[in-house]
Order: sequence, then structure tokens, then C-alpha cells
Amino acid sequence: MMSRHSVALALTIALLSGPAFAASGGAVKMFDTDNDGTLDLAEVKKAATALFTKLDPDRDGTLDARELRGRLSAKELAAADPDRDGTLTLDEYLAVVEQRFNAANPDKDGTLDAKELNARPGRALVRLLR
Ligand SMILES: [Ca+2]
Ligand SMILES: [Ca+2]
Ligand SMILES: [Ca+2]
Ligand SMILES: [Ca+2]
Repeated sequence: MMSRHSVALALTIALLSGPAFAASGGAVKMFDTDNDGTLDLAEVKKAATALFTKLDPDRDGTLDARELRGRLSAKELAAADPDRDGTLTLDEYLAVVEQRFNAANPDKDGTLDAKELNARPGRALVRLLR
């Protein structure tokens, strides 16, 4: 039989594993391949490359605005597209990812922790990873 205390505990665990908790710890857990609790640029680029491949079903090696599905605004796409062909190659995509990684890493320690990923620049980066 469950005591009142263990019911409260179960509720707390249910709340902690809800969407709010997933939003804070989720991005680190999802992409932290070396399990050190932070994301470095290599992990972020690996995740971005995997997403790029997923978003490119016609496999022509580029993403157009439709394939990006709103991840970049028209203005952001133009800025990320120096050859102005209206699509992003993987290199162009990863350049934006690296810019956003640096913007999300104000302490310049080479890694992003959950707090940095939860700040506005961090969330902008995560949009390019999943
Ligand atoms: Ca890591
Ligand atoms: Ca494509
Ligand atoms: Ca281009
Ligand atoms: Ca950092």
C-alpha cells in the first residue's frame, strides 16, 4: 500500500519529468554523446548534420526555405546564404550553427551547459539541431 508520502513523491517525479523539465535538460541529454553534461561544438555540429540530412528528403545536398520549415526567417536565410542561390549547403548551415554556438557561449569555455542552452541564444541554436 502506498503511503501519503510516496504518493507525493510520485507526483513530484511526474511533474519533474514533464515538458518543462524536458525543455531544460533535454537538449543536453539528447546531443551529449560523451556524457559530460555539456555540449561542445563537435557534438552540436554532429546533431546539426543529422538534422540537415533529415530535412533534405530530396537529397540534393541543400536545404531550401520549405525544407528548413521555419527554422530560419527569410532574413536569417539570406544572411546565411552568401552565394545567394536561395538554399543552404551543409557548410552554410554549419556556419550558422557555429555562429549561434558562439553567441550562446558568452563564457567562451568551449561548451554549452543547460543554463546557456536555455537562454535565448541557446534556444535559437537548439532550433537548428532538432
Ligand atoms: Ca558533451
Ligand atoms: Ca533539398
Ligand atoms: Ca547557398
Ligand atoms: Ca559555456
